[in-house]
Amino acid sequence: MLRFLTAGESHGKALVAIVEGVPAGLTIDLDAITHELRRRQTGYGRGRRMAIESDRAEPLSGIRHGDTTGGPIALMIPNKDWENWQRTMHVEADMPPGASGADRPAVTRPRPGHADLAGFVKYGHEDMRNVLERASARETAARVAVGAIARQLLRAVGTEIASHVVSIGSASIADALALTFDDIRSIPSDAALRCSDAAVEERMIAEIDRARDAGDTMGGSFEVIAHGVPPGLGTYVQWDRKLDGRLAQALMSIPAIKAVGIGLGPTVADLPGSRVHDEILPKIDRPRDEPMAVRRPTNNAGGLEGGVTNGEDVRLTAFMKPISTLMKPLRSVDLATMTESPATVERSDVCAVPAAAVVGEAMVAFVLADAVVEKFGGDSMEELVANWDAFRARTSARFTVR
Ligand code: EPS
Repeated sequence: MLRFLTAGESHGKALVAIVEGVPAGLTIDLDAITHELRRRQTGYGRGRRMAIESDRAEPLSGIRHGDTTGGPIALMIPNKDWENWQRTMHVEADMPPGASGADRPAVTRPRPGHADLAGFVKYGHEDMRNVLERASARETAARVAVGAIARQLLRAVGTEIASHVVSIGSASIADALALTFDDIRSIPSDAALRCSDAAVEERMIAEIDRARDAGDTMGGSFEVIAHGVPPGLGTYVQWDRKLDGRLAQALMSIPAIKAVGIGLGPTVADLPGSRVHDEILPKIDRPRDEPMAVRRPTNNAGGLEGGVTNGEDVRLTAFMKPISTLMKPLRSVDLATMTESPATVERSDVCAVPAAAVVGEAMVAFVLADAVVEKFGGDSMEELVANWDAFRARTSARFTVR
C-alpha cells in the first residue's frame, strides 16, 4: 500500500510530505520533481505569491545514491515567503528575537466559500489564520512532489499522465473526449492556460481579465488523462476498493473541487445506453504481450468499468469553484464584534484552474501507483516489473482462440 501525509502552513517555514510504500530500487529523478512543482506554479490568473516562490523539494530520507530504499520518503519544500511572515507565524510562544515580516492582526471576518468559518467553529480558534493557513491550497505543492514520485513508479509499467483545461467560466472546449492523449500531451508547456484550442484559450483569458477587473474570481474544469494504464487495477468486489471511487475521492480532496466526472461524466444521465456504452470489437494485428486484446471504438466509460481499469485511457474531469478570496469582498460577519462586515481580503489568485490540473495529475498518479503496487506487489521494483511482465504474457495468451 502506498500512503502519504503532508504537513505545513501556507506562510510557515516549509511544507513536508512523507510517502510510504514505494518499492525499493526506483530511480528518482529529482529534476522531474522540480519540473512538476514549477508546472503547478504557472497559469494565467495566479497571484503575486507565485513570483516569490520557486518551489523545490528537498528529499530528507528514503532515497540513497539516487534510488529508493523501501523506507519512507520525506520531502521538504521550503516557503520562501516565510521571511515575510515570521512575526505572524512564529512557532514559539513569544516572538523570537530577530523575527522578520509584519505582525498581522487576527483574522475575524470569514470568507464565504473558504474553510474559515467552519474551522472557527470546529477547532475553537479566535484567529481564523489558524484555519486558513492549513486549509490553503499552498499544501498542494507537497502533493505534487509526492505525485512526481508516483509518476516515476508508473513509468515502469508504461503509464503516463497529462491534463488540460476544459473550461473557465463560460469559455469551454466543445468535446474534450474527442481529444487524444497525444493531442493533450502536445499542448505547449508554456501555454497560458494549457487549453487545447487557442481561440477558446483567448476567451478563457478574457473571462479571467473581466473577473480581475471586477475584484472577482473564476473557476472552471480540467481533465486528467492517464495513458497506458494496465487493465485490471481496482476491483468491483468491495465498495472501498473500487478504483473509480478512489480516484474521485482523490480529486475531490483538492481544494475548491466540487464535482468529478469519469469519461462522459454527468452526460451519461441524458443519453440512452446505446449511446453511452463502449462496444467491444476484435482486434487484429495486436502487439505481443498486449494484455487487453480487444478494441473499443469509444471510451465514454473513461477507462473504468465496474471500478476496474479496462486498458483504455483513464479520463477524469474535475470541476473547480471560483477562489473564495475576492478582492471586492462578499458580505460576512466580524466574529469579534458580531456585526456585518466585508469578508477578509488576503493576497490570492484570480483563477488557479491550470495549477489545480497539475495537482489533479499528481493525485491521479498517486492513486494509480497505489493500485499498481496493490496488483503487482513486490518490495522492489524488480519484483513489481517481473509480476507485471508475467501478468501481461498470461493475459495476452487468454485472448487467443483455444
Ligand atoms: C497558493 C494557493 C493560494 C494562494 C497562496 C499560495 O492559497 P489559498 O488557498 O490560501 O488561497 O493564495 O498564496 C498566498 C497565501 C499568498 O500569500 O499569496 C499556492 O498554491 O501555492
